[in-house]
Amino acid sequence: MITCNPSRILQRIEDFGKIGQNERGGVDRPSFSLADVEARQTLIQLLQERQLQVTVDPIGNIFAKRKGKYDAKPSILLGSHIDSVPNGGKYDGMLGVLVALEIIEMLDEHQIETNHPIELVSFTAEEPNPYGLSTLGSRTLTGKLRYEHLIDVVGRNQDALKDAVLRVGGDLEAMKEGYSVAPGAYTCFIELHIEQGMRMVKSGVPIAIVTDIVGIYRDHIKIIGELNHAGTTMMEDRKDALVAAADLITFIDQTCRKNGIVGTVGQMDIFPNAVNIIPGQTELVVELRAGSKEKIYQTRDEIHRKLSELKERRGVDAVITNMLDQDPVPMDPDVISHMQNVCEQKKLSYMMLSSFAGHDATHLASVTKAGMVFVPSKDGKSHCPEEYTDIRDIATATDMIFETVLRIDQSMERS
Ligand code: HGY
Ligand code: MN
Ligand code: MN
Repeated sequence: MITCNPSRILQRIEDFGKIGQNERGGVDRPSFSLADVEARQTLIQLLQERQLQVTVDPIGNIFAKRKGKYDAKPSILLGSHIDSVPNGGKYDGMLGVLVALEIIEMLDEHQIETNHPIELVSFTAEEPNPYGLSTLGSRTLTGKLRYEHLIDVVGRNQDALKDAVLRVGGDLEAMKEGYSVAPGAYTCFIELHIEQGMRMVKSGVPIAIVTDIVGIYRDHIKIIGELNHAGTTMMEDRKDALVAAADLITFIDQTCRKNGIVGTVGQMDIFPNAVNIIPGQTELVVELRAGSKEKIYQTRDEIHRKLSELKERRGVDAVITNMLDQDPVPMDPDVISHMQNVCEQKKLSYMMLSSFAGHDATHLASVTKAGMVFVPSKDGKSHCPEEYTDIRDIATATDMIFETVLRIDQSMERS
């Protein structure tokens, strides 16, 4: 039976983990940063050394194609993302790209000629970023984001997206006449990812086959109060934008718990953020996630009603701008059953899991058969320096995906 090379995978996890590493041991590698450029160059060099056909598309997605016997067949696409959250871990996204590379190396080392081309992809900006456009690369590839959505975007860091994309080898102007892949462009897409939660750890199961990816909804909310002196303004005369935001955030937490969904306010700006000035303005992003769109909309509507009540009671104004309204997406049943068959044939214990994390696979599912495999995250930790997955679990999943790819190569035509 063909198995992967765990020490090679581990070495690469460590090597890439050093690109953008901060003094706390976390990874700071946001898309378009110097660290991202370095990681991209390192990856491209590795891919070119394998004599793969390496290309960078207009939004900066990196592709590396291994020829198949019938090269006109649509590729079996494998990959994930290499950008990180601030002070992130070494595994989120990166692991999926390195395992895709490992699978290509396994095919090479065993001189296996597949029917379909096997293609690695590293998507641009999967994580939330200053441009407010997460899963930027996969949404652009699948036509959900087009030139007109992107060309004038400037980040919160005042960096124009078109300049940032040029820095990583893309070019928005090249997609002016349209850029996206059509359904059927790939045979399937498979993404290995860390679970980023406790369910696998609690079950003691090394592999999870993802059934679906939750819907994600994000609203940007600006609360406008009244700047004033913190000493001379009596409490009854205040229009405090931060206190109103605090009421809203507490309400969001309570309502998500009541409705059985997850909700977070992870980003907030206070203006002017001075100890002796009553906050005149706050800007926050509320994010809701659930397998049911109805639950998301029900919670959103309750939050919007609460905001209206707060405007009355606290004399503030508010502006709501929707940033993301992403449906829950099922993974492909054929890909899932291939994965299940491999696990059963190899007597691997596995579980079926819904993903509460967002992934590029959500968007690839709109143009091809998409599937995901999770490996456990130690203590369920992710998006932090403590993020860790045991290499034995990674090796088990890599071998399982390798077998799945061979099965799909033998049996599946374009999706
Ligand atoms: O936010 C997420 O779910 C993913 O980590 N980008
Ligand atoms: Mn992430
Ligand atoms: Mn990720």
